[in-house]
Amino acid sequence: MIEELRSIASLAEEEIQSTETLNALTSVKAKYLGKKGLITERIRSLRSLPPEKRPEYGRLLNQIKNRIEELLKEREGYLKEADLDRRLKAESFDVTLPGFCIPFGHLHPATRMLNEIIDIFVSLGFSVMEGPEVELDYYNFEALNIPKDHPARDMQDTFYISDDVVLRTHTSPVQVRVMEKHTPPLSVVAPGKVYRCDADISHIPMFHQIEGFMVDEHITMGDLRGVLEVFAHEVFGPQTAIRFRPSYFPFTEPSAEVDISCVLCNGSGCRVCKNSGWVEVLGAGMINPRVFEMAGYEPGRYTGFAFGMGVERITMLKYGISDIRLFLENDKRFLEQF
Ligand code: 2NM
Repeated sequence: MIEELRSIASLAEEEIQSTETLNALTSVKAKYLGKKGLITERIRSLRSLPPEKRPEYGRLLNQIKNRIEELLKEREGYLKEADLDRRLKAESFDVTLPGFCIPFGHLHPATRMLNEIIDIFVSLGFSVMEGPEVELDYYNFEALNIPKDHPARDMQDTFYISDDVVLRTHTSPVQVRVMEKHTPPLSVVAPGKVYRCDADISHIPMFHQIEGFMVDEHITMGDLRGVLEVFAHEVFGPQTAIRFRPSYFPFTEPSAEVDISCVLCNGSGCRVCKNSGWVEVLGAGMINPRVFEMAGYEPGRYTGFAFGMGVERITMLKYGISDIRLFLENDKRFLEQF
């Protein structure tokens, strides 16, 4: 009997030491110390032993039970630690991996169009100049030969800051400031925000313009036409034709509205060109000598052309956008198409 106990004890020890998981260890524990365990059963049957054998056998059983409990505890500690080690290794992560990609936005379609237009004129030798959006009445109107009773000066059309300060209604005042500081030859474009007091399907109170001018001793309308043709070909494609229609601006003489052959129907007539085959894209002309005079240029010495266009309008024509208010709504379904 004693021999049997010792062999149970050594078997238990062997089994405990060879378990590889906590689950397996629980089974081993049940096998020896559970309700029907090999040790438990023998402790229960102590009573049926002759009394003189009970103390020795009982003591040995107790020792073995304690020993098994001790081994189980040790093994449990070991397995738990090994398990933690394994998890730490398996679940560790590489801190040198690149992070999550945050999706980038992009420039507004009008800003992109403006940059594209600027690039075209820069490639033709124009410089880029900027000026204040809050502008003196003098630069916005007076120096451009726009008379006091001109409808553009009406409060219905212009945002007034005070009697003699306005939000600029075009970027021409930049050109005037350039002429005050520099003598020809000059070729400059002035891009930026302009403000007009209206809002409907074809007007918004803030939009973007780019105006350009070239001044020297022998600049002609032929130079204007050549520059604008390059512009039209670059923006709308080399098949695009341009035409000049007589018009009127206080700051140019003669003046013209400039049309391009319709981008949608190629000139055959459609909704965009109202069946005329042509769409208006900008205004232009030869700078009025009155403007040179006010800028302080030697009378009669210089000629120059100037032109101005709305950037949103060009963008709408190029991409077939029908409502200008989309530019200010920040609807991602619109913006993400560009
Ligand atoms: C336009 C149309 C025609 C223009 C004129 C000048 C300046 F300052 F040189 F006189 N800058 N821009 C001009 C001329 C602008 O916009 C429709």
